[in-house]
Amino acid sequence: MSDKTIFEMIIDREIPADIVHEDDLCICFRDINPQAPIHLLVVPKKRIVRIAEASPEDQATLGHLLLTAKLVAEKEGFAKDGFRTVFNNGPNGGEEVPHLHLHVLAGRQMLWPPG
Ligand code: IU
Repeated sequence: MSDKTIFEMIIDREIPADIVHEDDLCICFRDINPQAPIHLLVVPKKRIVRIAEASPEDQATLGHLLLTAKLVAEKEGFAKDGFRTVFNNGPNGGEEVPHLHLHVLAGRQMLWPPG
């Protein structure tokens, strides 16, 4: 029985995903259950469980996730129209997969406050 998260399985190509970007620190793929016309996840290759468990040594990786969101927004052509980035954190934050991931949502007007 593997104790890998679903996202580690995607990183290791054990299960398929629609990957739009990959580099040494992270992978970005389309969410399987999109909440907007464009819904990407940017996932660090290092398994940081959630923001609340990140450590100072993760600072560069955390910054890299946001700059990757910018990169894929430009690459996929939705940077100009705008987009939303979200880290769900813990039970009240709505986090389901215990491997840090940055949601990047675009292609429609986002609402505030979020649900
Ligand atoms: P959350 O922040 O932990 O709730 O987000 C997990 C996301 O991972 C959620 O939007 C799922 O649709 C998405 N996801 C996926 O893209 N592929 C998968 O195999 C699984 C979940 I499981």
